Amino acid sequence: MSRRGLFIVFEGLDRCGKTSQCEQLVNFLKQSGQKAIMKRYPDRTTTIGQTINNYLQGKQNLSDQAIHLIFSANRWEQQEELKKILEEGTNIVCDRYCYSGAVYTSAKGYDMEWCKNPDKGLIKPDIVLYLHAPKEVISKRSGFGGEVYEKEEFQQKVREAFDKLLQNEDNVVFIDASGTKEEVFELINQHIKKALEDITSKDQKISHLWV
Ligand code: DGP
Ligand code: NA
Ligand code: NA
Repeated sequence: MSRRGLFIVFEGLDRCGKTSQCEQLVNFLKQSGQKAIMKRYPDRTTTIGQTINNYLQGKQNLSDQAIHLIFSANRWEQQEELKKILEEGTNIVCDRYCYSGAVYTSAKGYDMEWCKNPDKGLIKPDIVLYLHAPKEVISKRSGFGGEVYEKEEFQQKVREAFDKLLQNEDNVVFIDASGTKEEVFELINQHIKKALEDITSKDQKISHLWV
């Protein structure tokens, strides 16, 4: 029987290895005969995304509140498209989503509920893989780029906010990302296998977030 696609989200700090794990998972799903695409947020290719890109590169100054809503709008602008992709049976592997949205702004000192508000109603991921590694492990990896959030002290606040938010969500698994790429992928794959079995045997309605 045909099923809708699985909406898989990766979250974690800058340099935790998310992007390469996303790519590997998309390739793996395709090799095993499934339809799969990769998405990432922020999506810098849209008009809204260009504003985000300028902000992240320090070329455009925006208030914390304004950029928060702009990141959220960047997710909202593609919801219909994501829904169609899932309904036609394609799996979506997404590098960051609303959890980064809430966490990066709350790490600036804003109330978590306020931060979650604009993303309420977005399509809820079937599974969120939170890649998690000790500070020392991440520090050993290649250096930060020059974007506005890529500072050690801010990243520590982001880490605390991620830990706190994600431990209370019912669709999140914590993945120990301190091993090699292959070891981390193996952990991820076990959860994906189970999620694929679950969605075949269960109600396939798309759920929505935080409502
Ligand atoms: P990336 O392209 O994955 O490196 O993400 C760019 C940066 O933006 C990264 O430091 C994480 C941050 N970020 C991602 N999504 C959001 C969001 O919704 N809100 C805020 N404030 N920051 C975000
Ligand atoms: Na980054
Ligand atoms: Na984003």
